Amino acid sequence: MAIDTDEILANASQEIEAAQDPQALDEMRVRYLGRKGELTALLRNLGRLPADERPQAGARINAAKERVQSLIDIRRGFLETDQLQSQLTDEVVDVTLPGRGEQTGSVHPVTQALSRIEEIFVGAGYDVVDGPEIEDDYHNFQALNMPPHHPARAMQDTLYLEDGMVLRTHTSPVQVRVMESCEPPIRVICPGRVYRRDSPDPSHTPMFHQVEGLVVDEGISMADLKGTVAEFLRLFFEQDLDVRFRPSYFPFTEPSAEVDVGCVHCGGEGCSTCGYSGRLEVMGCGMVHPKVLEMSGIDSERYTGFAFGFGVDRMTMLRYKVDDVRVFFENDVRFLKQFR
Ligand code: 2U9
Repeated sequence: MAIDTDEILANASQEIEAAQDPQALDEMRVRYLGRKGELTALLRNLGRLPADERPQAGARINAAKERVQSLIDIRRGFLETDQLQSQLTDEVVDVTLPGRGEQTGSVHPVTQALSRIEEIFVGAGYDVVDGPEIEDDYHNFQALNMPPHHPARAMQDTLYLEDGMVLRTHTSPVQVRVMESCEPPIRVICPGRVYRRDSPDPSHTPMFHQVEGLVVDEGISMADLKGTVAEFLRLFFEQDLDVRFRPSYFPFTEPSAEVDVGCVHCGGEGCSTCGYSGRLEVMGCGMVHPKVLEMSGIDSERYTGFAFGFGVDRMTMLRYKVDDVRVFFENDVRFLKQFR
């Protein structure tokens, strides 16, 4: 049997030269040098040669194997250099390019509105107070004249926790805590998150923001309430609004009122914001029920008080002409950027 390594070497050298990536070179190595490779097969067949020819043939086959290995190594080195070179060209950094600049964030519109509200009330001598978002039944309901089974509880779609605590349905419990721990005169606003079991729609989200206010002192009257609320609304909307008080009912205030203003968009002409009524309901208010004062340890013979409450998200929608409250919770920067 003739041992012809020349032809194998010629083919191998041609194929290795044509290899374009390291995987192709691996295949070459398997094809020529692997366990079932062409040169390995020749070695395995050495035994069939006459004994005196074997040493020389063996040496030729081994030399051919070394040659193939070195051709593969050289080609691999070349391909790696080539790849590095194109990487260097592709990923070149142009150090003369101008920088990208910093993306500046902005204050969320609801936070901006809340800051305005706080500024207005702090300017009028109010303290800003917060309290727990997880409340006990007493502070969220009972102390506000809503004993167990009171029908007004059903209106609030409360989210109850397993231990009987509730996610507060309003910030009123904060005012209850203020009355429990402070002597009048009391002048506070209580902003914060509140929770109700509502399905999201253009005007509802299960969490929203409220501001409630409470003033308790000797001689506080409905006139103080009306003046305070009307002045606040004019300052907040920066408009000379037509403010009206419409009788209403809340368990914690007596008398109670809903506050309507002439539509801040159309001025009363009628538009989609006011449902073509020309008026907007913006908040509720009333004189604190004497029972509520007494329950928190305040002498209702000596002191009277007023309270009010509104949704900050709704106020923000009205101020910035936003028609769907849910966009405040999506935090799409394209929306938020408009309020810089
Ligand atoms: C105490 C006593 C009285 C707070 C009040 C309202 C009227 C009211 C709603 C408006 C829209 C809440 O966001 S809303 O759903 N609020 O109408 N809130 S009087 O009265 C209090 C609070 C605390 C101790």
